[in-house]
Amino acid sequence: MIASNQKRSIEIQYLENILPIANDGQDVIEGLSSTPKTIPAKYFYDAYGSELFEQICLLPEYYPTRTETEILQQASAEIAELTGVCELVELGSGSSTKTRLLLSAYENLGQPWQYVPIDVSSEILKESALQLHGEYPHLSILGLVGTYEQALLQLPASSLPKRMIVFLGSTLGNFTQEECDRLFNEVRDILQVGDYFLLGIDLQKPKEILEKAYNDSQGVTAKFNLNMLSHLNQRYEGNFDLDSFQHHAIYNQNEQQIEMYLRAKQVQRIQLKKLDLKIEIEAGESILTEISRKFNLEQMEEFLAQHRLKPIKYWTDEKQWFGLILSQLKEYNL
Ligand code: AVJ
Repeated sequence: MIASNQKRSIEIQYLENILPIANDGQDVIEGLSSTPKTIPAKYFYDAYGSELFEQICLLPEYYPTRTETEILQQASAEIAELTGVCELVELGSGSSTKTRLLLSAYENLGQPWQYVPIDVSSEILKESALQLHGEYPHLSILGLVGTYEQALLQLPASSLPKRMIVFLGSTLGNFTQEECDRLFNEVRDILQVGDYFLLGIDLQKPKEILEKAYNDSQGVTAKFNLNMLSHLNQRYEGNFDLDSFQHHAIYNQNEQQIEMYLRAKQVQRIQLKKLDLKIEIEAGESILTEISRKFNLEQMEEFLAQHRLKPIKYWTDEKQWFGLILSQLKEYNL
């Protein structure tokens, strides 16, 4: 029988208020001032952008979410069994839809446990935290609103003996090799020996399949890409005209990454008042808004191991389109 007198808390913390990003938008200034122009992918995710991303996940061409879900269906019970009760810290939780498979497996262990979802979009975080708290009787929730960097720096000590950092959906694909290296170092630094890291990655596959996934026939990905400009307009008092840009996504075979761009249809003078930024964009010039790297399982296991994250087990689908790797922080030996 479930003890109904257990105290289960639910709390949302705004990391931006604890540690103000003194230079909010600095990365936008830097990106738009460099050649070629770039805007960091995290600016996709205002409330509407998060909603559009949910729609992308349902598109017939966008295989990653469906494939990862399939893998999680197979693997979740085993993962929960391998790690035992844990504090689950999820980077970029979004609506936590697929994560539910994993969460249910931990709930089924029948002991009090904790989930720490982290997301930049407070609306979607709050909404899903409330729902999950209502559904899982053994669960306490601490939602953190902020970027991964902020969250990893400010993560409170775990309330449970073991912790697992969960990074699903191949969001890692947005990171350059250098940024991956930095992230893995941060992950390693907040884990204790014996703690876990669960990573979902999109794998290399034929170009045609990849390019279809990022150029869907309903144009949702195009909307998602363009919405970044309207987010910047709102956030920094900008004057981007969405009709003057065109979505464009290609697979760069050399770099093994999808590259998403917004191409200017004509010359434009852009002003972001709150950032005190004025730039000119030429006709035909493209702004790089996202890289989505496609990985190799064995190489990723090696890379994890280089960061003291010892691969325990991996799961993949029949076509080997997507991979899930469970690793564990091992003892440091000289
Ligand atoms: C959330 C970064 C994994 O790269 O596939 C989907 C974002 N961009 N369609 C991806 C995205 C265009 C997605 N990630």
